[in-house]
Amino acid sequence: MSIRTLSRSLFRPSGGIDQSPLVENKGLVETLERRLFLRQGLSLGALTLLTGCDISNNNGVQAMLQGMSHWNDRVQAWLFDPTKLAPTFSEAQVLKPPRFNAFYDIKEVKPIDMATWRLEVGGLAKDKRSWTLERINALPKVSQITRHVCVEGWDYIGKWSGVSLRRFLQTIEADLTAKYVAFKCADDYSGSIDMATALHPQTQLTTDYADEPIGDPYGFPLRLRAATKLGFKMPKWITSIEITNEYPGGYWEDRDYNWFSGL
Ligand SMILES: Nc1nc2c(c(=O)[nH]1)N[C@H]1C(S)=C(S)[C@@H](COP(=O)(O)O)O[C@H]1N2
Ligand SMILES: [Mo]
Repeated sequence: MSIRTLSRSLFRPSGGIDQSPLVENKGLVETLERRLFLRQGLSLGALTLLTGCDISNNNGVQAMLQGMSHWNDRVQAWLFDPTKLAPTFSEAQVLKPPRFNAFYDIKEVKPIDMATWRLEVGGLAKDKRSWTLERINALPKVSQITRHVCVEGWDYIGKWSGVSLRRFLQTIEADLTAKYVAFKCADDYSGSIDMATALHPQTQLTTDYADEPIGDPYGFPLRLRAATKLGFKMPKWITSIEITNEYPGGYWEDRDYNWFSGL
């Protein structure tokens, strides 16, 4: 939904209730509208009816929307089928080079210094030794040709190769019953995914794009690829991976994007 349609629907007259708190919580509102398959935008009147709460001030609206978003995380986690594969495509459909996105412009990308880069391991894993790219590349390689979907409303088909995240977690003897796998990045980005998605067959620690080492703008030397998630759930330029039961959030997740964000 475009911002214009959204703000129009938010301001739709609805029993004379001031809709401005919804505009201040635009990220949450958009997620809820998409997830609830709402054809018309959410209005405070509709939310009041849905929840039975009096939400006439911004704090009340925010708490209620966040509650709905977290409830929505639980529903998505419950609906997630760990064996269902995302659609795959042919080599001829692969976009070269891929499309760049980050919370800043491609000109601001700072390539990683491979003399010092290591992948650090933290949290609930027995083997916490850090990894060089050489050691990662020595693990068995898997490939996928799948669709990358950004929450901004664009997508492309790409070919990503690397080590299966499940395989990597087994190698470091991670606690596979933990709730979250969290990532830190060389830029100010971070992210986290649920363990079920981390163990999904199409979730990988990616080193290559279109059979070449992945380019600097797209996460060299290591990025996450999860074919069942929106693009923002896949950190690039990863520097650390942590297995944890404490909710880690992430760059966009802390800015009100829905945490689970499955496709
Ligand atoms: N470190 C880092 N990872 C990131 C981002 C970012 O800004 N920094 N942006 C995310 C978003 S919103 C998208 S859509 C994808 C884009 O990946 P691509 O440039 O390979 O298409 O990277 C994700 N991972
Ligand atoms: Mo994105």
